[in-house]
Amino acid sequence: MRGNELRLVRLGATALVATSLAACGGDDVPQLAAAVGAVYSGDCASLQTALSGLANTQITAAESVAAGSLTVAGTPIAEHCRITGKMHERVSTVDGKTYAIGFELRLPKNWNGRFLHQGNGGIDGKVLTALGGLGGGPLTNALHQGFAVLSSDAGHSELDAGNNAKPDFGIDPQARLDYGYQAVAKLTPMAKNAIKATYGKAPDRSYFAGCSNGGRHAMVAASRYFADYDGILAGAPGYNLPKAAVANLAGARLYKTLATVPVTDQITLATAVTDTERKLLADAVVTKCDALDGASDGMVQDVAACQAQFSLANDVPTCSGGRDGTCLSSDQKTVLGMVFSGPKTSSGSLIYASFPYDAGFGAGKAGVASGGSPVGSGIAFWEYFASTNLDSGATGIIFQVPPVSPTGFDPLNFSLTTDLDALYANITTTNSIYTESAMSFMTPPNPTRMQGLRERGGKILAYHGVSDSIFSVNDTQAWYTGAVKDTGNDFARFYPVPGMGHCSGGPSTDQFDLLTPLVNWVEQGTTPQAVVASARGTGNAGGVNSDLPATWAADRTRPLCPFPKVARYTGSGSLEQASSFACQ
Ligand SMILES: [Ca+2]
Repeated sequence: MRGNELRLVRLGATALVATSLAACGGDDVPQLAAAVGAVYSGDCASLQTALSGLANTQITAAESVAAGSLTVAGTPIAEHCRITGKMHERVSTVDGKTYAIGFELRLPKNWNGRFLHQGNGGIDGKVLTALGGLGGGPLTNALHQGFAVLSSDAGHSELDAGNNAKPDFGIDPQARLDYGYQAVAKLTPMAKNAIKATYGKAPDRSYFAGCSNGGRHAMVAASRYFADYDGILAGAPGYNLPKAAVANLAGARLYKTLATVPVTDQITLATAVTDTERKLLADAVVTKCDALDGASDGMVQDVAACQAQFSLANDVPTCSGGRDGTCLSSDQKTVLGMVFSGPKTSSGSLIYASFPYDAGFGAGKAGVASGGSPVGSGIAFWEYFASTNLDSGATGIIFQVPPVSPTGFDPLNFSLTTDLDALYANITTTNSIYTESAMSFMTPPNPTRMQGLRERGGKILAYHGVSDSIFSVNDTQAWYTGAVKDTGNDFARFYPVPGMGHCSGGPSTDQFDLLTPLVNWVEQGTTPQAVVASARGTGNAGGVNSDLPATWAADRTRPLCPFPKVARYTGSGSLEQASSFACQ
């Protein structure tokens, strides 16, 4: 096993030469064989004993999950075995706390021969159910499709009173590294060996899928662990996550200058640009750009043309008197212009990325409660709550060298007062305790150079909501264009999702299955083309998306197009049907 890995790594290194040929269509990459399913015949409980020999692993339970105990979109998920456990349990010499990599592995009775490693969101810290969910309000998931699915906490599990992961693990250097990339390296062989022990063979094909931080994990796996994974599905991949977090703090600082009351929380900060004013801007973008794709349907498919056409200065009324929801003040326009073009350091360096003007900036509401806390939803959550409550702990405790103490940590105060230039610098620094910088442990090394994945026949699909306000579709687009140039045009595809926010929601068709086209590409050589996505209106089995305009049919469909193609109206047929549009 180890020998094979080393050989593949060496192939990856020599692939640089082949790439320039590939870009000209000069060579072929191998076609990987299709997975073949299997059935486990033993009883689930006996697996706990059977798996007891896994290295560095403690299996804590093995329980049979009857068909229908879990469902997706109302459909029963078939019988499977749920294995729970932990790896590499240890006591930190830095903070004295006990750490382990917690996980669950769900093994279908009728297995499709494939393994899917599910990357989770946020700062990890919880073993979310290993479903392998796909897109917003999914109608199916990997477990339902017969994959063996792994989920983990990425090496830390301390939760706050609200059951949210705490950033305090950032004090422990190894926990940082596990969160960034090393937990995946430890979990992968364990999962494959567990699968082998269960079904009598290791997975024929292996996949990595996730959105947000999970998309980051997927991108890191494509870069670091290409020998272990054949297909990568990277949703809203925060592959520059520490930069995005610092930029979001900078955004909060900008919004604070607009707040109409003293900023004491996310709700007072949201007076900067109210829900009504966000909607005003989004509607102005639609007014200007909707028809550029040939259909006046409330969707801005031609994102690039829209950026050239839309002018914040000219296309939104400027208030002549006070703010009343029908205009933006000139100060608001200045700040929003800076937010969309991307916050900068005091010396003018772009901290992270720019964001396109799109139809979804009005989605969500400030201050609406989730889990009892008035955190807001949609864009308001990311702009006002995440920037003052989540990105603060991430940048201050997990990404910074040295970290600040979690004891008495005040997220709001940290967000609004910390020296941003210093914070930005500190995501690339190290010291004798924290020997890897955040930008090293959180991001894929040389993200556009994925020769290792390509050379062995692996594929990567990325998707990203155009109205995502925490990770930018522009950053993912930059990765894609760079990867085509540096690695080749035959192993990666990128699907922007107009109107969609962060991983789901927004005025968009956010219900889609990109895993199936990925599998067909990896295992059949079928290059992905248009993928039909659905809106989630009233009655949708996967859950209703409350951001949809009332004028849309509840079951509106659209093709998602591989970049740089754009879904354009063919000139005939219903505006509610994907078949009336073509990727051009
Ligand atoms: Ca349109």
